[in-house]
Amino acid sequence: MVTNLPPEAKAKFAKYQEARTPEEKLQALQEFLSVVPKHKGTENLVRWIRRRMAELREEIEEKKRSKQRGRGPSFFIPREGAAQIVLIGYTKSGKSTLMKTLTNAKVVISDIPYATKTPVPGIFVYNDIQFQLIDTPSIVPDEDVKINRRVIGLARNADGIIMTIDLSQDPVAQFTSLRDILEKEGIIITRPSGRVEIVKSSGVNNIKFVFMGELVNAGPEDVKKLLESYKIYRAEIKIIGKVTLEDVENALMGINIYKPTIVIGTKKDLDVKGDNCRRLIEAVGNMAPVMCVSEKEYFSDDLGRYLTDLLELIRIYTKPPNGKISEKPLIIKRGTTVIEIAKILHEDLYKGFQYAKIWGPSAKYPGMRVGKDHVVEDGDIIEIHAKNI
Ligand SMILES: Nc1nc2c(ncn2[C@@H]2O[C@H](COP(=O)(O)OP(=O)(O)OP(=O)(O)O)[C@@H](O)[C@H]2O)c(=O)[nH]1
Ligand SMILES: [Mg+2]
Repeated sequence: MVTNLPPEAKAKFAKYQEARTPEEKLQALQEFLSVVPKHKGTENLVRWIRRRMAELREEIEEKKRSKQRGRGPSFFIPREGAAQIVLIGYTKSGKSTLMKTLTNAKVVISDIPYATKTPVPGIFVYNDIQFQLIDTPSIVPDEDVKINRRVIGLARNADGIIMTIDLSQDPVAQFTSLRDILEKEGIIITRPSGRVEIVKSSGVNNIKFVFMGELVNAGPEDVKKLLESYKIYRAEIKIIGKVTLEDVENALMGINIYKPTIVIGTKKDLDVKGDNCRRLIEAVGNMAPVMCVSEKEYFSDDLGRYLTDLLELIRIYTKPPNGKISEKPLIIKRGTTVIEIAKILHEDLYKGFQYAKIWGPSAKYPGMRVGKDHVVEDGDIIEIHAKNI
């Protein structure tokens, strides 16, 4: 989609990526936009740039306002627990009711539309896993209003989405229009067959690959060349599933990002014959898992299981050398490497990392010695050896 940008545009994009403050980012995007050729192939990119610029302008405004009020922007919710999931839906689709039932959050529930005015986080616990759910103001249909952009901004920064659909209204119209709104903003709710994660690193120039799939139309050298054309010389690239060079470029630019999504039909008690639930399931098809619930019956175990599977969360257990295995698991994303675990556990383990020993599914034999790029699996026990510890 974004292939063949002229070198000048790539250089400007690199400048945008280096920019630190919203003001610098906005300026850099403006310059990037002015050199992006405008044709069919860049339509999505141009739309994405304009959106991002609007978001940045609002961020700058918000910063000014919060300085006057003396507190931080109210639309940023720091991540807690294993994953952050944003609720998205039209008004009175039962988002706040769902929050109240599943979490400890103090939310406003009302028959008056648009009762929720600001995002409210709460923790939903399933099998020792803490999911941070965020209640949000409702999406306003058919309008390009600020609140929609801000809620979608929340979703962009989250790990996943719960889409609420009111089963007492036309479920298909709600689902299709919400999916379209997200798609226009570059958020895809269906898992692509392959995807790429790019983490920029510091230190020596080095592009490192972690393969959990394959590159289909290119080799690692082509990827390196592509990254270098965007002035990226230090990064770790995870290839998951079947991935094309174009996928790498999209991931690099942060366009069309996949957000694992669960669709929840609410107010099942008002859908007496279950027709609307069936219509919703049919309309969603293989795009995402669907559940139909009511405030009396939330099937929270099913929801927990769906979230765990969809977000590809796994458990691992840690142990110090010659010590005991931790009782509680550490919940991480599938594909996490040993050095990433060291970083989560302790700065010293990360900085002084030497090697790790693994027992469990990812070890060829018990106590196998591995390096920092080893990818762990569900149920592994890991013992990290670091200097000076
Ligand atoms: N019958 C029935 N009513 C429900 C159910 N869930 C929520 N409601 C009602 O639907 C109305 C709206 O619910 P909320 O949870 O406030 O909806 P929301 O999506 O948060 O909506 P806003 O934040 O106001 O935009 C309230 O009057 C709820 O009591 C349900 O399962 N069954
Ligand atoms: Mg609400």
